[in-house]
Amino acid sequence: MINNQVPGDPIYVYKGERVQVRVRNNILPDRPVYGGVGMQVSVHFHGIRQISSVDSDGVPFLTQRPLQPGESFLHEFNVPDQTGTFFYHAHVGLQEMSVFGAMVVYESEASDPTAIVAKDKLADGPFTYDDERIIALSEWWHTDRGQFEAYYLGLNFTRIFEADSFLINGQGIYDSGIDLDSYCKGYAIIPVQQDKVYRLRIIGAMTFRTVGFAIAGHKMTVIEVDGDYIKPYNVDFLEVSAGQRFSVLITTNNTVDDYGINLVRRWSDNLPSATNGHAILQYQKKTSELVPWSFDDETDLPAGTRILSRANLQPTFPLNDTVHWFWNNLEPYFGKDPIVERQSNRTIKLRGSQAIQNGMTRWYINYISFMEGLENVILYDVLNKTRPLPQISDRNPITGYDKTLGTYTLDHLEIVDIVIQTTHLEEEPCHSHPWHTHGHSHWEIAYGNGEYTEERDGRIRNVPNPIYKDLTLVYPGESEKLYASPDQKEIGCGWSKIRILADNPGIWAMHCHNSPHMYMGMMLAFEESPQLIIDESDDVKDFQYIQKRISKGNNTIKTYAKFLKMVLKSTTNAFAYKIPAHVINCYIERADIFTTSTSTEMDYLAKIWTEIFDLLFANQNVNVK
Ligand SMILES: [Cu+2]
Repeated sequence: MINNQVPGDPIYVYKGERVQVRVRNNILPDRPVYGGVGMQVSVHFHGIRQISSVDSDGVPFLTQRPLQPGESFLHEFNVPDQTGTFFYHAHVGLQEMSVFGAMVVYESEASDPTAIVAKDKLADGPFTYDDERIIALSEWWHTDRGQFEAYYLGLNFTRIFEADSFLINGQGIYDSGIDLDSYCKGYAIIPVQQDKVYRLRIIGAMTFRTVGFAIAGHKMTVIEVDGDYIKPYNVDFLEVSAGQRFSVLITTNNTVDDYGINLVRRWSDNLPSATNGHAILQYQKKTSELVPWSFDDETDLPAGTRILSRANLQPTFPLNDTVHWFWNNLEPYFGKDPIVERQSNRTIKLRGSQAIQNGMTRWYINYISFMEGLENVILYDVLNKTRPLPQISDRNPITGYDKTLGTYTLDHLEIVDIVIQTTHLEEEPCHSHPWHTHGHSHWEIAYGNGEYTEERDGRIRNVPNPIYKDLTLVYPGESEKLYASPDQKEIGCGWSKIRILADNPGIWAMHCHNSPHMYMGMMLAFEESPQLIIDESDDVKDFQYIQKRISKGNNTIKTYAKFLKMVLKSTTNAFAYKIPAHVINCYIERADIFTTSTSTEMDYLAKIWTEIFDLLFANQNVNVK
């Protein structure tokens, strides 16, 4: 738990703020350890790009040592260019089952419900609404976590067990047919007032399953996916995978009553879709007899009725799962990023597979299974310069895997297309896999069936308006035996192609967010321009940040200009870099010119940046080569 709660307290910050979070491992060392990763912990801020702060990304052995009981770690990072819904969660073993909490980045005070006068509307980006609610979805098993982890890695593994409960904001009723203890809080209640617009921030903090989410009697308008705005899109239900976040707007224009919120299993092969994951959207001042759950202390018996018996107030879901769901209908709010139209520098293929080795089941990416418990922290070796720099000649031309370093190396500012290939064994069904990228959001630009081949599929671009997100569910497609090579036991059954711009030097995990899969090896590390990873002053970080934003080339040129100006003005250290004052002033003036966003102006600003950068690093001995 975080601070004795599941979920932990939400973290609220404003865009542009510097965030400090100290994580302390207070797991009691006298607790018996049954196996797994034991008492260690580390915390990852999911979706936060950690620009120039890879050391705060919270991934054991990539960016830090896992914390032993009693140890603490200060995460410190900027949130310069993101607003929306994020979450933090443990990144050790299967701890994230209960070690997680919401993180919200507000654009400004105008979007912070605690900062405005009650009658005002909230405004965040292009949207206005009356209030907001966090809805975190998770799963819960009645198993000791250590035993659970040991089971996954051990000889007795047969399959991933279904969660005993699906929770909403950490609450639920395991079995609604039995009497409950007085400390059971019952279903989570989401209180609302009639005739308002609410932003629901829905967080997929599940460990394993992709779920359907719907609210009886309320349509949802999706406005945010993974911390980026999209053009409003209306849905009756959401398909939420582990690691995904959505913001939806709902209008509470129904009669005052209780409305069921249900979770169902999606992509669960032949399992029943119904779960025990429920919550209640409760219009306040309700006077009906429908008390969703309460406990009578005098009789020691449950009192009231449960909303779940009122079928007319339960949401419904489509019977069948649909490959790629609504993704092709979404559009980025501020238009398509020009990066998605460019040619990529290269394409690499990550082929996931499952196999049994020495009696133990593992997941592999390109036949390498990622295991926690490496000896050194890769980032520390990079900063200490005890690790060799990547050589292009060591890279596998198809997979991109660097056999010397054991990572996937990326060059600064290259555009890399990553094919995530899903496979299955003949006796197993094809699974879906929710893939998450650390340090970057990405664009899913294509998807398809069977086994991806460059000749046949390389030019496919079937996502019309790729959005910027940090999680892509690779759907189970159809199998194509034809494309499995003779020595391969597994059959390609679906792929997605995502694009990243390597604009954030660091050691970044990429993994399936189905945690048992990850724990059994479905993870890899990107080693991105390690010679540019800096462990230096904030000024240098700021400059790297500007460079990154300009090179990315999206539509917020005004922000760049403003930021550039601000940094130049505030950076008295610029003078330490021996840039003459009149040159600084000249740059400030030029930054002032930009008031609209055209590509010419962006090119111009990029040129200014290059000049500054050259000047800076010609005069200053920093860790940039
Ligand atoms: Cu997976």
